[in-house]
Amino acid sequence: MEAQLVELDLDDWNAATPNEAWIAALEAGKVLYFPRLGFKLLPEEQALLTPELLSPDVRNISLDADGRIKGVVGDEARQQAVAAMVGRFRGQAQGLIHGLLPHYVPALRMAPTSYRPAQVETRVQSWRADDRRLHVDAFPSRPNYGERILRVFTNANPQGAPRVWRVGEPFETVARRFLPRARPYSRWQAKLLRTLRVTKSLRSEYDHLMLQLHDGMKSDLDYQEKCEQQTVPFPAGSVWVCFSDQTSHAVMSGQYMLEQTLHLPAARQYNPESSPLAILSRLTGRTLV
Ligand code: AKG
Repeated sequence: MEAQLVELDLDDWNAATPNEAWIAALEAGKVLYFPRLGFKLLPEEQALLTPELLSPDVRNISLDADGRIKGVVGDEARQQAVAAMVGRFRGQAQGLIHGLLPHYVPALRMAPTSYRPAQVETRVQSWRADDRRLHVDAFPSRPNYGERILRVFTNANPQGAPRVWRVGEPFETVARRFLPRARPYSRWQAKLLRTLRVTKSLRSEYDHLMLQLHDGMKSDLDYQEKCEQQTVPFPAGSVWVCFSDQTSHAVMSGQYMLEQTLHLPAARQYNPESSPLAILSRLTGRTLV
């Protein structure tokens, strides 16, 4: 299998510069891996590495665009301390993306920043929500019409435990395998889902097909086991970046990860033809949004 990881030697969040080969690799669905680029905790932040911070009703802590922190139990001082730590990570992740991918900058839309202090191995979830199964990201309630999902991850584990991922085959290979099994798109069903407020806007054919790929992959245990894949232990103190709507990925173990999502219109990529929207449009021969 062709390597799905590209290693970069950067050790400063604000020193990234654009490089044609890395950008092409990222836009081809590979993971950019920065082994020397950790998120360094301040001494007072060490106490925030505990799953006890998590409200019982949530999976992740998140910091929204207005700086509000959600999902943290505890007093105001604790809320502010977590917001400051997650905000610091957000600033560093943005600096990295801006340096690496300057052409994206005017078109990027920031999503909330998330902090995941829970242990992956012990989570109990339905098969559809279970990120321990290989998948590409697609969200049932939030159609995105082909907008890209770019993510910066860091492993902040204080005991040095790696965050272990599996990275699967390239997007087009996944699509060629699962598209023939996909249920056909139904516009009236999409309208019904909208009316019932299951979706926040009308689900496009693109969004429908992405969900079909997501569910097709996760529900096929034989595929999960036998498809071409690489196990990648991301060490504590490392960073990795990928388009998670394109990279087939699963998380197998780990605890204490921070993640920043940035959205980008596919048309604003360096090479829009490499996007899932372009690939699915080409494979189906249809306009999907
Ligand atoms: C996802 O957010 O899509 C994941 O698969 C989670 C990755 C992780 O928790 O490391």
